[in-house]
Amino acid sequence: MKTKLNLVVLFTLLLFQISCTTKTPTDLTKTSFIPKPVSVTATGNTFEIKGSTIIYVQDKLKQTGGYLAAELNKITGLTLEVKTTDKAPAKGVYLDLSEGNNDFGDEGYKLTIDKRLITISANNPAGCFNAIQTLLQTLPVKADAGEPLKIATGVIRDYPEYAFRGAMLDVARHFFGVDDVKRYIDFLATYKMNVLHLHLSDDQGWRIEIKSWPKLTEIGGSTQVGSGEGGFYTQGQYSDIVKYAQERNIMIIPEIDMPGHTNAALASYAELNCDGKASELYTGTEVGFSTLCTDKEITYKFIDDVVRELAELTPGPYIHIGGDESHVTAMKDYIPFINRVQKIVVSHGKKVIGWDEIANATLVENATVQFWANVKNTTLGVKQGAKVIMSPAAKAYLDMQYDSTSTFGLHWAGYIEVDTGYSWDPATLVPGISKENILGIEAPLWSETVTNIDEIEYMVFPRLPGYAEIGWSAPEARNWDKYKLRLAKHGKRFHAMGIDFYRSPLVPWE
Ligand code: TNX
Repeated sequence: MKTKLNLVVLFTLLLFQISCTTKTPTDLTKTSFIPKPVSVTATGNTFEIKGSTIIYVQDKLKQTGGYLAAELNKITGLTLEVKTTDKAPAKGVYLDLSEGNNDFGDEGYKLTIDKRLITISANNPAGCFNAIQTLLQTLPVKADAGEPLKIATGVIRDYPEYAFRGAMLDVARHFFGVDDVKRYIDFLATYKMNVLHLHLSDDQGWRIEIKSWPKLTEIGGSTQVGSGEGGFYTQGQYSDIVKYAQERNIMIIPEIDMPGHTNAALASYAELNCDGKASELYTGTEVGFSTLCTDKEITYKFIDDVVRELAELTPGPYIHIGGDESHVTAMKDYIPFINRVQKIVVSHGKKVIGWDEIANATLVENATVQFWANVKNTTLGVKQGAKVIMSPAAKAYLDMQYDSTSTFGLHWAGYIEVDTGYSWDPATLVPGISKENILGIEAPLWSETVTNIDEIEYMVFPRLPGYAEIGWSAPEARNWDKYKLRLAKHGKRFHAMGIDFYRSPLVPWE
């Protein structure tokens, strides 16, 4: 009888131990990180986050430490303390700016997880921020109350393949408010993307307040595709977006598309039209029918004012001038127009970015060409010494449908299933354009068919993490069959983040 009881006790204890050990992560290399880090080694132990865990930071990293505390608090429901220090503590979490580590560059980091201490070291706050995103992926998005938060120990060394890793949001075809843009920014930050390109004007709407030309938003901001009332950002709201992005290592690139895609401006001010008559507001989805009047002086006064106000509000180095699909602007007018507008941008202390068509003009120094469709244009840009942002429509357009059953989106460049979006290399896609010509990658979301944040989420997830990995991880480290298993594990993260994502049949979701 006694031995039987003993056996039962032993068996129960054994079961208990098995279930405990399966819950305690000990192998850091088993974590499904996206983007894939350069190297991960495991040391077989665990670190536990408790209410008493203190985040120590150097003075310059107070804001980054505050971000980490806020994110951990969201997961745990705890209120972790952040303390300033200049030497490594014995336990807790320590953020350290160890300047001069060449391997890590501007954005790389080393993340060391020991039994009692987590150390993040990087050359810049941006590197620490990226390390934090890696660390957060070792944890659930939301923990049950009282659940101990354990992290497998080990060392991660990591740095990006490309300096420019971005996404675009078209807020012109349909308008999205400040909170939606902030949520989009959070998505990018989670996957270590560092650029948000805002397409601020198009035929259907003008979305940024310009104090010297107020009718742009009063009239031009009042519509969108379909029957909705549009909207715009006041300069204060735009600055709020810029600051929110900055705190997440994300640069905002504002785009004013010209000379085409300008009907909203042409409807707001009669004098911008060649015939002096204001055009009608437009709520359809055609492209290529509008143009600023390239030989009127007032056009350049207008552009100078817009670029000046936008440059003052934008701390990042770039202004995007669009330049795409100007089908009703003759090439003989388009070229001098782009030449002159580039000089305006430079005169306000900014660098030029434009869609690949701008390479038909004479590019200024430090101009960047955004490849979306035309290899010939892009090659012309490279020949002029321009750098390239890779946004090939057939691979990287977030508004392309997944397949023929997708409810939203377009398919003029093809269907982009999750594997198609992931399996390409920016440095070998276009013959003659190689890594040294490429600044990085950007995935644009055009919004003719996308009307609210749920629809944004459906188009963006699960493709966005793939673009983030293309930008961050070296091509030899990327492999669809392995990636899809890591992506599958992120399904429950998307779910916990309240993201309404496309459950691609190609991914073995858990
Ligand atoms: C092409 S890509 C455009 C946009 C459209 C998009 C729709 C580019 C520079 N121009 O105006 O919204 O296709 O996919």
